[in-house]
Amino acid sequence: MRTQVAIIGSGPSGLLLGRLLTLAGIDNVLVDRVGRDYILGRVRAGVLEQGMVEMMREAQAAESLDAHGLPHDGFDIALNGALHHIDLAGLTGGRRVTIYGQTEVTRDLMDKREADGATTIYDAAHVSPRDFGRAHPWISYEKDGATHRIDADFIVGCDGFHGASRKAVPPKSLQTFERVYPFGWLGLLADVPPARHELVYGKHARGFSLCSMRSTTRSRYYLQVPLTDHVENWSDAAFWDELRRRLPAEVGDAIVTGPSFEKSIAPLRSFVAEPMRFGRLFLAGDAAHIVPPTGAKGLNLAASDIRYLFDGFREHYAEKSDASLAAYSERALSRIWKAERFSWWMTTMLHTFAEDDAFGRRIHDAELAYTLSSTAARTALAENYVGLPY
Ligand code: FAS
Ligand code: PHB
Repeated sequence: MRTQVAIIGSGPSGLLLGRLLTLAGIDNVLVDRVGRDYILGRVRAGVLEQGMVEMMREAQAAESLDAHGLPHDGFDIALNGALHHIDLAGLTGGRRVTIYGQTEVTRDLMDKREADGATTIYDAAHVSPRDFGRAHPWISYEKDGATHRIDADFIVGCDGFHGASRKAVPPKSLQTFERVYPFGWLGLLADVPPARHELVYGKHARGFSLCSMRSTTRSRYYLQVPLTDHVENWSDAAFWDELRRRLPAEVGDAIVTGPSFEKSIAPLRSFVAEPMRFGRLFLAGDAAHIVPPTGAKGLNLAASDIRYLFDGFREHYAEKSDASLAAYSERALSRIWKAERFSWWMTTMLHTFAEDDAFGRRIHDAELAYTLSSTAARTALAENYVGLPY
């Protein structure tokens, strides 16, 4: 098989890039190691920056997002039993975020890809990018007992943190930066109305909590838990009780409980791989970087990577220029590191760190106290949360 751009990974990065390429008349093939239903069964992000919303509109895949997405002009930070509102729109000249689940984004893009008739190969084993340092890269994979080959002009690794693309790069050609946090997020999804109309990020001596949602009838909640914890330790009742303990009464009393239909623990890490291009192999999304979800940046960083990369491919094929492809890595990393900083800052400010000494705890508390007391600091928080310019 031969194509112009071979994409590894059918998450939001790969699907968004594939759709934009197809609309631009650039042939592409998408390969994933699992199937559609498995991918749609993963519960992840919920907050879209305006840039991601606009990318979905450019991809002509935003009908459901525009109809069902929930625009949010602010959120609350709960501290010492009180709520402190962060007025995103007021602090950023009207900019906002939209609540719309990554699962729905992924489904919308999968449906468009199927309607396009674009080639997607699911359940492909041992996917491997080859000869990407030369003029004619290709991908090998196994399926139905046979080994297959896809020849391409370019390969894009959109295969997430545990994917094969970054691992195919010679270690001497890659520099990685990492911070692993000593806790995870226990997430719960239930078909109950949200406790409040906006998100609540809770700081508490017992640990961080987050009240989020997917719609006005579906809620998403998180609790900070130690890395040694297991989801089997948490009955729904135990989750609801602990959530209430960590929130102000006005929020806890408004929580509507109900049976969870998804409950899982996600580890938290900050990670960046540099550079993001190796000859004719490009990395995008979680394949190149990971942020702790406290700043709601993971999915949104994937969107800006795809913005830069799609612009580069469009310029290569339509204008016979490679300037944007050459600038991809540096341009993407500039925005990535600002989001890494913000996500690290939100995480250290809002979580409890068991290994903190007394000084460290006071510094983290003072960081939050100053932020809530200062219009300048709230503005800085707000402009990062709604998303820095592309
Ligand atoms: P993805 O990981 O979504 O997709 C990668 C795809 O590549 C997958 O379909 C996988 O099957 C495939 N793949 C992997 N290895 C392969 C191989 N060897 N061969 C072929 N295919 C391969 N972000 C937020 O903003 N808020 C959150 O609350 C949040 N929660 C998260 C919870 C978890 C458990 C995880 C892992 C991430 C979370 N994120 C969150 C971040 C998440 O939303 C990512 O930023 C987003 O999925 C990035 O999309 P992709 O880059 O497409 O990677
Ligand atoms: C979510 O709804 O999954 C969500 C919202 C905000 C975050 C992280 C996750 O910062």
